[in-house]
Amino acid sequence: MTDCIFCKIVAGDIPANKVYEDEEFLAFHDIAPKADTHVLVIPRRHIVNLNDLGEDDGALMGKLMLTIPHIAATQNLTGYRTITNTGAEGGQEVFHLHFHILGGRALPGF
Ligand code: D5M
Repeated sequence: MTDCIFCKIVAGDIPANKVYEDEEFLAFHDIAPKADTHVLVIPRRHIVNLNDLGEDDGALMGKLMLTIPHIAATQNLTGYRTITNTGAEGGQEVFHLHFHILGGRALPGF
């Protein structure tokens, strides 16, 4: 999508502090970190949020879950919190599916 800021990062049109990338995913530091370490992981493909997933996306999402520990390891995180916000009512501000990886110090229970 041309007006999606994360698609622009995928395209290389705007910079990001990348920590991981492969054929399907990209991870980079959040511009407004909410923890000592705050990384976002996104699919390269424009998917709005969890509500936008189709029946064929199970393998992609499974791979994403398996990739998150590797991304956390690049930041030397052994414990971390993973969050995705869905829709404006869920606190989503950027409408390209992303998972927050938060850590770097002991987080309070949720
Ligand atoms: O979270 C959207 C997150 O995206 C929020 O924590 C800020 C971050 N953000 C926004 N623009 C950028 C750029 N350009 N680089 C890195 N991080 C960015 P949400 O779950 O949608 O509320």
